[in-house]
Amino acid sequence: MTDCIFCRIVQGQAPARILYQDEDVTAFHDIHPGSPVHILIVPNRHIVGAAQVEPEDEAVLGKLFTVARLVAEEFGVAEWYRLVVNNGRSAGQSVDHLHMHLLGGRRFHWPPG
Ligand code: DGP
Repeated sequence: MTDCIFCRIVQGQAPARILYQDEDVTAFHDIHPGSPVHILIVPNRHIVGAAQVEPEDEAVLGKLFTVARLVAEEFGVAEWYRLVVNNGRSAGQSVDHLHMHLLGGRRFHWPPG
């Protein structure tokens, strides 16, 4: 989708600090980091959010976790980190392209706010 900022990042049409990219998944630094390590991992295909996933997305969505693991290791936060997927405005989703937040480098509390 041309009006989706994450689609534009995936396609190299908008700037981002990309850390990983393959045919299915792209990982890049969050523009407003909420922790010392804050990386977004997205499917290259436009999926609006968790509420719109389909069975055919399962392999790509599983890959988000594999890439998260690799990136966590690369940034030295593999001992503990938090993975977050916000779905819907009231849950904090502001970009309508499914994305996994990888947060690390500080301690986290539970439940989240
Ligand atoms: P969420 O609130 O869960 O939808 O997370 C969206 C995240 O995306 C938020 O932490 C800020 C980040 N973000 C929004 N626009 C951009 C952008 O243009 N570039 C990058 N790198 N991150 C963005």
